[in-house]
Amino acid sequence: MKHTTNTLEKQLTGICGKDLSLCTEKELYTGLLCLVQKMAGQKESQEGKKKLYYISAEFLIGKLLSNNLINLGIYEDIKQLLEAHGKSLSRVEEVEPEPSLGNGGLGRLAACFLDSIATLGLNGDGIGLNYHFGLFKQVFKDNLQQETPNPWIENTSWLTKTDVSYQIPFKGFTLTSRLYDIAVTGYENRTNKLHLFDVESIDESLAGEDSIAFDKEDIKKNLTLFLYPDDSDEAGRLLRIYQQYFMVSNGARLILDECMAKGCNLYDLPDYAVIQINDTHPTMVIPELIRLLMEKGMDMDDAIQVVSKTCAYTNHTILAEALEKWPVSYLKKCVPQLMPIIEVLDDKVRRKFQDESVAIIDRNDLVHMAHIDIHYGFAVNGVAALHTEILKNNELHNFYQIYPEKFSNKTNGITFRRWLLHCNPKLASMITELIGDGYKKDASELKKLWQYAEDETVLQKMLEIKKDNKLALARYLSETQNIQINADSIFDIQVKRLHEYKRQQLNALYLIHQYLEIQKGNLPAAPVTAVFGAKAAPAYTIAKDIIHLLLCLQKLTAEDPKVSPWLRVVMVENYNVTLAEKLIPACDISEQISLASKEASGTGNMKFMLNGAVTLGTDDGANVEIHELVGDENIYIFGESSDTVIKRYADGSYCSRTYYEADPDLKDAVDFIVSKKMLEIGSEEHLTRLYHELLNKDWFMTFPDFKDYVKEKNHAIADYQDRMAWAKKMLKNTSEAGFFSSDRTIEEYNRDIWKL
Ligand code: 26W
Repeated sequence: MKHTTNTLEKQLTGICGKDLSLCTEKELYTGLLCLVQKMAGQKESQEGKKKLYYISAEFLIGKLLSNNLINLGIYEDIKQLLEAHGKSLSRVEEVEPEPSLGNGGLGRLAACFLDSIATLGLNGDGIGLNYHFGLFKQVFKDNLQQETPNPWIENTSWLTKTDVSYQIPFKGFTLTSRLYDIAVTGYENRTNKLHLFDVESIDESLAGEDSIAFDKEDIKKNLTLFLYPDDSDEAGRLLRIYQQYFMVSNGARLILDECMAKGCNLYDLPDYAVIQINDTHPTMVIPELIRLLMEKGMDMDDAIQVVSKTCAYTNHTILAEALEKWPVSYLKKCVPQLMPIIEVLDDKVRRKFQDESVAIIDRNDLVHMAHIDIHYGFAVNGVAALHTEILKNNELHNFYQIYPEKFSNKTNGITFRRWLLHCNPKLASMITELIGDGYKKDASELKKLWQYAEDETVLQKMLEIKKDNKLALARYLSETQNIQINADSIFDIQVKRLHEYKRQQLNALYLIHQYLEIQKGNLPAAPVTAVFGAKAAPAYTIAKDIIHLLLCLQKLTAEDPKVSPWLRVVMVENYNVTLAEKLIPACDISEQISLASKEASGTGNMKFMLNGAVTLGTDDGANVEIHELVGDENIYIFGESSDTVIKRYADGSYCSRTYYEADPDLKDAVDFIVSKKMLEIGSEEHLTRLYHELLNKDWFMTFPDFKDYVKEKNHAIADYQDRMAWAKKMLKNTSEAGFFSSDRTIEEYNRDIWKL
């Protein structure tokens, strides 16, 4: 150990150019970044004939320094080294900017997958875009969300400029691309790459200081400025097509170049490359690859065959509005070269099946991107058992009948390096003391923890660690967001994108109900702090109204002397990976309350479970599998089943007002949204719009589950009082979480789809 620390000290001092005790945090961060890049570079590998290309519009990688130090096996050494010079690694971590190259689950999943691919020593790289501002930074003003740019690229960053560059043709102009790479370190294993393409002519000055508005038509200068620019107008949607084509055309060229460099004759492409298409955003890679192969002289039918054996598709949602359908007119306007190919692909399908429901170009001249993937890819997978069943039986039923052999399930996972070792070092070292560190490479070993189910010392220790993490979170929120919370209260946490189907509004209705009960003198079994974190899409009006409601409830509960000792609502600003790493280890109750059938999987649910939180959720997505693993005793499940929900949508019988009129508690909670008290705090426009939406529509059916949710949540809060019994539930959750390691997920992808 001493020897490595000495070498590291020499190297780091050399890079920084002065004694470490004289360096600022920023200088240490930059120095460590350079050191990590050098060490990671030494572990790059060319091993493996066949390579996986994980192509995705999002890679929500989070900060990289600590994660890389862990994966390179030098985290502890560096920590001690800095301490010996009077410096703190956690202070250094704080100066690293967080890239926000993703919206939520899908992007974070891609990042976890890259970690596992490298950790398992597999030959696989990511391909995406180098957004300069990524997703917006969220700021609260007047209890409303405002969006500002989040610049993250500094002079010294994780990006390495390469000499790879292509000419990408669009209608009427051509863009020059530039490839930047980020090293992806495996845990005690090889280094892979995340390839991010950028445009050479990008102009950051197109974006203002504090607004994300910009000229959406100046494609040459704006293409990689933002992730998913507001697509509520046509210019935004066209920009999205430009981004998607730019990503896949660059990706396809890189793939072909790499394969040819290895001696591939292109007819054998499937022996050299497998392309995993992460949702439909990269779907144009299929026609683009066909086009490029034809440019190289391959005949069209052969090109279609070759590409169909190379591409595989993952579906992440059944929400109709998220299944991309591009108007033919848009594609003709941006990338006309693809249309003749897409027309042939459609024509072949129409001839073969004579079934409008599986066509690629529909009667309204919309191109169904998912249909391209399913017909012209060799594998289709859902992301949790229930989700895959719903795809097979409902959403994609007609496709399943044609191609049953293409369909499979790959339940999502999370990397335990970031979501346990890094974010909860105390729990990780307790686990190591109890069962050794085999679980770090084989997560199924976590099951061994269950032998301590009756061991009071172990259970007590779990509670102590949880308390420490709650105190650390309270300190962090106080220092960074001026939010004060009581670490002796129950931390009940719902963090995820703001979407009606995830039903933050159901949680809010519960909190209003509790507020009214406390006012009446009916005190809860224990004080509760309800924590939210969520960004809403800039053009999603109702989602922004829900944020407004939550921020009003935050003020209401904080300022009411009768209520605040028992109930506090807190909404953290700018929820991101870094905040998740602090919130998740501190959580008691994990809110996973989506409308059954709508959450494809969820991955936050897995992170909470691993860190000893108990789930309060519907039988939806991967909650179903969590429920099976931990059993009824160790989870709180409520609400209607996915079957009931699917039937109710099919017969169109839902009427929210009926529930409102039948349940006085629900009625009181809903009415409170537009009460005098609330209107004193909040905006009438936002609150009344939300009120009417719930009363007249409630498209995601919060009202039918209200009663059951209140009951089950109060049940959990009451159970929390028996600390030993609760600690046992925590232990069960951690000990069963091994299944949700993304190492397991990646092994399944490789076994069934990639075959590397
Ligand atoms: C219109 C384009 C579009 C559509 C949907 C952009 C982005 C989205 C979502 C934000 C995609 C997403 O994040 N889906 C989530 O994927 C996770 C990983 O599989 C799942 O765990 C979540 O259930 C699913 O919502």
